[in-house]
Amino acid sequence: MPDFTPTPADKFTFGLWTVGNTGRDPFGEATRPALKAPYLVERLAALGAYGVNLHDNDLVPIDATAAQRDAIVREFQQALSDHGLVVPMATTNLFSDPAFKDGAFTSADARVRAYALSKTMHAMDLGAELGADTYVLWGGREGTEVDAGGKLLDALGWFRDSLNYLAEYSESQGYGYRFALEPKPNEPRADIFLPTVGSALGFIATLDRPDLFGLNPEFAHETMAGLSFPHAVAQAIDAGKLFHIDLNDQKMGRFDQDLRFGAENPKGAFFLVKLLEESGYAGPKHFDAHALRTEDEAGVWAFARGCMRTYLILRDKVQRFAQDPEIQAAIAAYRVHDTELEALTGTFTPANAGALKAHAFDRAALGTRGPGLEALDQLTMELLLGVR
Ligand code: GLT
Ligand code: MN
Ligand code: MN
Repeated sequence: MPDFTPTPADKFTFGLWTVGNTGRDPFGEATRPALKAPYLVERLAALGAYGVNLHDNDLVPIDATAAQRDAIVREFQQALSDHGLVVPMATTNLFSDPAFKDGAFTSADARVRAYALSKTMHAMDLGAELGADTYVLWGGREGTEVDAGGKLLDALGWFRDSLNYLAEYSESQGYGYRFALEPKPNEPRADIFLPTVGSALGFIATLDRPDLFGLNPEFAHETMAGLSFPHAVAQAIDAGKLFHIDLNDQKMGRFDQDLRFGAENPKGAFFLVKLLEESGYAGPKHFDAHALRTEDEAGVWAFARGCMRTYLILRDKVQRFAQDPEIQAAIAAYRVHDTELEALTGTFTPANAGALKAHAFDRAALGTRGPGLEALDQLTMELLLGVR
């Protein structure tokens, strides 16, 4: 039996804001003290993580002087090198400060939009200094509660202009960032722009440099929208746009819970891990989640360890699934091949189309065939429940 202990080769990462979460929520104060970034680095490294991600202000307070910033960054870099962790991804906090209460890149106030761009360029400088090559853009405040301001089309235009600007900045600085848009349907705004993976994919196609933009989908966010996360991730992979991923869990229809990976829906997590592993996704597996508000610091490390262990256990299950003769036979039986028809449907030619239109289909037989999905799914459940 493998012991499911993570190593840096597994490429597990955590945001400073995740293990650093103090348990504050809209109804209650912090339930555990804030932990310093170098200490988080030390503890994550001891657990076998690969890296840490950060918002600018997770590390450097928004009102720090240049000298304070440099001292904080030096201390953090020392911790990274002492403990062998990397910073693969960086992002900007464009949601906490009251200046961003009605949006950042999509604010109706041109001064706020300009400040958002300036703050993001500074944060990109910080990320590049720490070695990040992925830049996440989560538009938490990019949205509305009321549409009386009439800015829907303007907001999309402002958003597009800002992303185009930041891409040019990255290229002109030689940073070479790949930008990953992170969709979310709501919270903290009532309606957030680009609410789903599909919306973000559509928007990317309208940018000046679509090649530089992809997705950072989050398990909880598609789930909040009532959508299937594995389906959304498959669409991102199919488009060549899975630049990064936020793993966690979530009960459907609730507030953004950011639960420990696999805690709520282990079957969905299994199909997600299967998709990531079998599609060859090679980027970091980032746990954007936090310990329950009930927990003390020991609970935080149990949470972090649990996220990684669950991923590794599910990865092992994926291998068992691929090697299980009964499961593989059921899948083979599910997929029906027809050489003659596949030749006609593979490529359009007038002759193929004519032959296809003339073909006599046994519609009744197609409708009566049982695909065996009940049996296949039960085999999957038994594998997940540990009896095969
Ligand atoms: C915030 C949000 C996350 C985003 C982070 C990046 S911050 O916690 O809920 O989903 O990934 O800005
Ligand atoms: Mn979330
Ligand atoms: Mn996230």
